[in-house]
Amino acid sequence: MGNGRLGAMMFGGVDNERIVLNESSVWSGSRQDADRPDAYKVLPEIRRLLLAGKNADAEALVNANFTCQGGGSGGGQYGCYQVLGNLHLNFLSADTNAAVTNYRRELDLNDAVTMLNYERDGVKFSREMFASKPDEVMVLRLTASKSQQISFVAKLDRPERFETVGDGENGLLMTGQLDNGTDGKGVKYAARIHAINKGGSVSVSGNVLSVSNADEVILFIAAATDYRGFAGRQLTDPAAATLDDLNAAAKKSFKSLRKAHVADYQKYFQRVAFHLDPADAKVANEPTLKRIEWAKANGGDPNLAASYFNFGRYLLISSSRPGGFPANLQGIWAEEIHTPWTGDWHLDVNVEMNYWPAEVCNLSDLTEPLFALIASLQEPGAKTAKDYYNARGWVAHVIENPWGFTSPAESANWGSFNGGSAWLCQHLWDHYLFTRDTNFLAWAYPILKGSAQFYSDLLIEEPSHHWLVIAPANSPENHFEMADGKQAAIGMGPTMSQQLTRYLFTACIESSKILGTDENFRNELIAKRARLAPTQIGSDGRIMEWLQEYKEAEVHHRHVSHLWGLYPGDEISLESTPDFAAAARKSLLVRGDDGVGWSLAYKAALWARLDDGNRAWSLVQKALAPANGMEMRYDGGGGVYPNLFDACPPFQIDANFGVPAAIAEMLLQSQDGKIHLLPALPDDWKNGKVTGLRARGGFQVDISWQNGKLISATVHSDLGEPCSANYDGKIISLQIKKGGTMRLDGNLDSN
Ligand code: FUC
Repeated sequence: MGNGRLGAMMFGGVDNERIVLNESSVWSGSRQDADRPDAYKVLPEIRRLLLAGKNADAEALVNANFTCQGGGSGGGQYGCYQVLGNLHLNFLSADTNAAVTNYRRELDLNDAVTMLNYERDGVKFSREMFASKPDEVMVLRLTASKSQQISFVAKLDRPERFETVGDGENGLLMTGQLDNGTDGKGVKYAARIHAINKGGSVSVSGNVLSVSNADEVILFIAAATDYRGFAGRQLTDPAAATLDDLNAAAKKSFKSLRKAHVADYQKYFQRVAFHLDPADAKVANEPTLKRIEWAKANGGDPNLAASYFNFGRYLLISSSRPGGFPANLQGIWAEEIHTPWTGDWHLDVNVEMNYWPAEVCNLSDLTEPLFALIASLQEPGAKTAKDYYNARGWVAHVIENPWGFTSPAESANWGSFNGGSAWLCQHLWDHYLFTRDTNFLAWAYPILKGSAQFYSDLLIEEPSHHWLVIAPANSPENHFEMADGKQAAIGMGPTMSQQLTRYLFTACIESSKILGTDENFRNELIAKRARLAPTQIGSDGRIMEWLQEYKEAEVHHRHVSHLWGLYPGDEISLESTPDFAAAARKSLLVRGDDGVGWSLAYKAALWARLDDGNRAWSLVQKALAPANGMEMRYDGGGGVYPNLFDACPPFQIDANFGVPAAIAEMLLQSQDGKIHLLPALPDDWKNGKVTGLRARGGFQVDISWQNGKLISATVHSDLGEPCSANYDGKIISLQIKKGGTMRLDGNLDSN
């Protein structure tokens, strides 16, 4: 469960329930200046060495200088996203040996409520829980079919740095302060529960709350921190704020709290509906783990994929709300203090993937937290740009926390990737492409401009073709083999950096035209864009990952960065660049279909852009296979845990968003300004229906199909822009008036 800020996972133990609690700003660490102020002085030498083909020597200098000061993501001030705590409910039943029957735990995606039901000793027990945005609390109701059956003790704890005390007659208050990496006085948090009972009694002794013989209990859970930064509640007293939240909620009935929660949630969730017929109707109602296992054993279950798509929308609504933080590596569902990879925002694929489904799945407004994060990076990023590159504008590298960390990370071979800010900026421009919101564009333009200024200053001329290339640069986390057998990661003009820069320059050029501003800068970008090193096809017919045809050090590397221009970029397409599309296909074939969770999702989206629905579907199936374990692995792996959380491994939420985005690309594409209906429909997805998807230019599209053939499509235009619809090689122009809707049949005839 989640309301964007408060998150919870209910494990569903009958005698011992554990509910993991999260609050999105429970971050250790603090603001720091981790830049190396003199790094820029070695930049000319690094570039000289790169131009002379001495990558290993250049890399030694990058390693020595293009890292952050301090420990980076392993260091104290960088901090870590942490679990808020655990709510333990230990039930006291008359006979703990009595059999439990009719146990069912469910998450209803349609109303975002978790239910647990079971029977014991002739009594039906229920737990019902949700995280409410309108009331900023989580609510858990416990009921029983007979009176006086509910008895438990409740405790609140976390692995470290907490104190729990009784809170009046019916509550607990847990408070503490996280480490900030300097004097230990970091973010202060508070978590509070209040129990309201019907029948029986509630009492508090020390740090334990006891409920005895109640007919019904409602537990209210509130949490807050005093984080002050780019987002969140900016509170000074989290303990007071949680009390206010609980008091306000307790004045309302369970029914009205639930109603307000469901209405708030459905306003997002019901914008889209997606259904695929199950491979076998009997399986659709089985428990989720059984469905996952059945799908793996039986060549996939389209209906499970549709559930996964809807679960992804549910997760975004639950972990990213305007005014709050963007969804992190685990959304808001971490159970550790040392969350893997610090539970931060990684900028070399992960946080972007979290937001891939947002626009197309009609959750455009949920991108606001990402945009607030991006905006907040301008100031620290401008200093980083000066310190390392003596460049204008602003930059962010690979890792990002809520403390404005824009320096390279602690290891240069992965952490000096300087394309993070360009990739983030894609989301700003794409938001405009989908919505045509010029007010938003006016707000975003200075951010785009600052980013483009940075990359403009990072370009140098390479000697062979006199192209402009980003230098130094690397292709995310990958490396190559030099002629002398040595491995290196640092070079100039890797394909992804060039593609990102081209996309950003175009976004900035177009924005400045739309806004009628900045002609001089626009002309600078137009001139430089024309000279950027292009995407290249190698002698083996594949898209080259680097400027030169280096030998790959790891043929099956998990990142597929050089295909960025195919997805999420738009410079490679079957229609306009068929040779490059064929080369991208070959790259994918050689890279192979295995990978960590997000890698599978990325490849599914790439195959969708190549209109290969069956191959995309096979990648989606891999992403939906039972995960092997929790251990941290870089390659292989992938899949889902029994609760449908994505396994990188370990649990990482990016593929929970990346797979839905890939599925959306299979159903609808609009990156070239045309509406492509069912561009990559797998043979197995015989019958289905999707409503409410968004296409660039302010369009909303419903599609239904039977026996693999389009039956009808409905296109609604918010803005009256001209467009065209494509299906199965046929194309028709559409001129729908502003606010109008057009219905097309399977032959694209309007009716
Ligand atoms: C990038 C990936 C890893 C992992 C990490 C959080 O470094 O290469 O696989 O997803 O982010």
